[in-house]
Order: sequence, then C-alpha cells, then structure tokens
Amino acid sequence: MKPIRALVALFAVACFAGGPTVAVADHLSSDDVTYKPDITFTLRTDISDGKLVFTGEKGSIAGQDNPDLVVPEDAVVQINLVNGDGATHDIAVPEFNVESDDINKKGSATAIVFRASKSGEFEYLCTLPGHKAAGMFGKLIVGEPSEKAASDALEVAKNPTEVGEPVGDRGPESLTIDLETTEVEGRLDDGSTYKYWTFNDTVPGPMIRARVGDDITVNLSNHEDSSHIHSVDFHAVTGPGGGAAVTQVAPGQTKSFSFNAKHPGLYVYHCATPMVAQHITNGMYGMILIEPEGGLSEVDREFYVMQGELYTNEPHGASGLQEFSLDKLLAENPEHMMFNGSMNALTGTHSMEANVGETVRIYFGVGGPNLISSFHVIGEVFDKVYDNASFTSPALTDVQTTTVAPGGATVVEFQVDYPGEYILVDHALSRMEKGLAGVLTVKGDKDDSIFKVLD
Ligand SMILES: [Cu+2]
Repeated sequence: MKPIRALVALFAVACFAGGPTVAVADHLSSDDVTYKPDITFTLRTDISDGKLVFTGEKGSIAGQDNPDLVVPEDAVVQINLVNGDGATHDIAVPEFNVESDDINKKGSATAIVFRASKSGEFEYLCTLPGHKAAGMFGKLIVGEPSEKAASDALEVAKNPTEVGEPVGDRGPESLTIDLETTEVEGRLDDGSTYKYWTFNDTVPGPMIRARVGDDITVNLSNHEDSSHIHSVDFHAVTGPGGGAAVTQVAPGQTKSFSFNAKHPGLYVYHCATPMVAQHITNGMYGMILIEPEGGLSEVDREFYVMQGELYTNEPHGASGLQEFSLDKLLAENPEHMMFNGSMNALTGTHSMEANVGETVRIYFGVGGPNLISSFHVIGEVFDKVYDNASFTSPALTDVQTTTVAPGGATVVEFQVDYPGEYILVDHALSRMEKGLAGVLTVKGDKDDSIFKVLD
C-alpha cells in the first residue's frame, strides 16, 4: 500500500486543475486508508447576507450555507475547499487535529483528509482570526447524533426573569430560605452535558430577595444522592464564614443558621467547601438582594444574570459528557464561559425582552470563580450603575462598561430607546468565543432622532 500523502495528493490533483495542497491528519498512517476517501465533500468560501460562510458545492449539500456534514464513524473523510471570494481562508476540524493550508486567490483550492475515529458532533471552521465569528463554521456529525442524550439532560440554565418579589415599603420581617444542594447531569450545549453541582437545580441558584433589617433563617439541605459535602457562604452575612462555618452538610443532612441583614446591597452566595473553586465552577453560586428601606425604585423590567466559567478536559464545542479538568481550573483557563449556567442560556434557552421606552434593571454578578468581568451591553449606555452593588453610595451615571469582581456584583439601569437586539457581553471579547453572550430583545417603533440609517 502506498503512503497516504501521495495517494491523497494524487486524488486531489485529479479533482482540481490548480493542484491544491492537502493537509492530512497526523494520526493517519499508511495502514489507515485504501485508495481514496470513503466520503468527500466540497465547500466553497462565500459571502451570504453579509456573513462569511462555507457553501456546499455539489451533492446533497449543494447551495447550503455551513451544511451539516454527516459521516459514518470510522470513515476516511476528505473536505475540499475552493476559494470563492478572493479573501484568505482555510478549513480545520480541531477535534481530529487537521487544518488545511491558507488559500488566498479566487479559484484556488485545498483539502483536508482525516479518519472520523469517534462519534459525536464536532466543529469545522476557518481558523483565520475573526472568520469563525463572522460565520465560517459548521457541524461535522459522526455516527449517531448525540443530541438525544443531551436533550434528556436537566436544563440547569437559570431563567433571568426569576427575580423574586420587590419588598416595597414593608418593614423588617422574619424570612426562611430553603436551599438544597444537588449534583446533576445538566445540558451544557446542544450535544453536550456536564455534571453540575447546584443550589436548587439551577445555575445560578435562586435569586433571594429580602429587606435590610430582616431576620433570615437559612436551611441548607444536601440531597441524599450527592457524593460531596456542600455548604453556603452568603456575602450578606456578618458571621463565621458567612454561614459556611456552620453549614458543612453531608448528603441527606440539613443544617441551619439565622442572620440579620444589616447591609443593603446585592450579594453573591456560594458553596465554600474545599476545594472551594471547584464547587463554585461546577455551578454553586447565586445572589441575594437586600433592598434598602422603602425598596428600590420601580422599573419596568428586571433581570438576574450571573457569569461563570467551566473547566473541561475536552475543548469548547466537544460533544458528550464533559469532564472537569483540575489542571485548567488551577491555570484559570476555562474552556467555557457563560451567563446563567449553559452555553446558550440567554441566547436561546431563555429570552430577555423589553419594549421601547421601558426601563431595564440588571442584577449582575460574577460566580466565576476566577475571572473579572467587564460587563457591557452592546448598543446601550447604562444610565445608572450602582457600582459594586452599593445602594448607599450615589449611583454612577452614563457608563459604558463596568468591572465586576469574582464574588462581586453590580446593578445597572437603562431606558431602552430603540428596537433591536442588544448583546450582553464581557468586553474581554475573546470570552464570547467560549460562549459568553446574552441577548436583550427590544421591540417597538424606530425613532430617527435617536438612530438613523443613511443611504
Ligand atoms: Cu459544594
């Protein structure tokens, strides 16, 4: 049998008069393949609706933008790429360690060849900077699609509209908070899951709402199916460990404490059982709002959003059950970053909506455990920022981006004046590629005095 490189090059030359170069996955050896690939796809680079795309060139994918490429497990797959727009591009399937040469002239071509050695859903993309973000990516589906497994998994993503009841002008009261810690396989993304650790089965845990002066009893139960001890540290608590010193609770047990809410503000709570960073990254964080006397001012819409990080062995975009990576946690290098627990919690699973003219308040915190957020809403300016979630300091006004520390929070308010989709981000925008985005959809009439497209 001849070496794969020569054979594939011959095959590719037969396809393209221009003589494309071919990249072959390094794990393929001469014993891996016969004369030609089992399956060949041809894609052309193109611009469609202002986006960069891969367009199917022939066969069942002809004319489709970023088509799903479906192949049997263990097939040798060739993907030919033809340059259709004259810009520099390439094509890669990171999961199978294969990446083509760059092609930069209209009509030039290249190809990649690899063995689809494991089933699942993987990504193909153009690796030139910004091209994936501009639209150049699609799915390679090997064997049975894994979406079924993921669709059976628990939806842990927290609904951002679940913000509790405003306290209004009531006086101080006695309240009871029941929290249950759980360890559940939850949906991370379409086709992937993660063993989350949670408060009350969502990430973040419930937003708790109280008033300054309230006497609050916390009952923390650890589900009997848990494998680990858990606890809770409320940053609003004055006392040992914020409560964590007295709530280290074994599976099937309950522990309680009470505290007086001395300080108004928006406070993070989290599990504080060693290794604390691991318990937090796995999903064990939430927030408690202690409203000042008389409550906060009325607004039309309130949302609860928390930023988190997940550290997995497999890279971002991999399918199946994702395993925790201690090395990546200690290196503070997450594969996934998200608002409200899962990859598309605020861009698909749940929606955030408002109408033109309404006032919006976002309770925003960072579970982390490690990375500072530069919180920003694309296309909006915060009218007010309660910096560090302090209600007893004057609010900042007219702010573009506000930093929020891990274990910290902010409260931002703004009126929405113009219809459209406003994207919530951490302005450290590489993190958007790891999943960190949310959408606030504003409906209503356009106002030319605010924004106008000029021909
Ligand atoms: Cu825990």
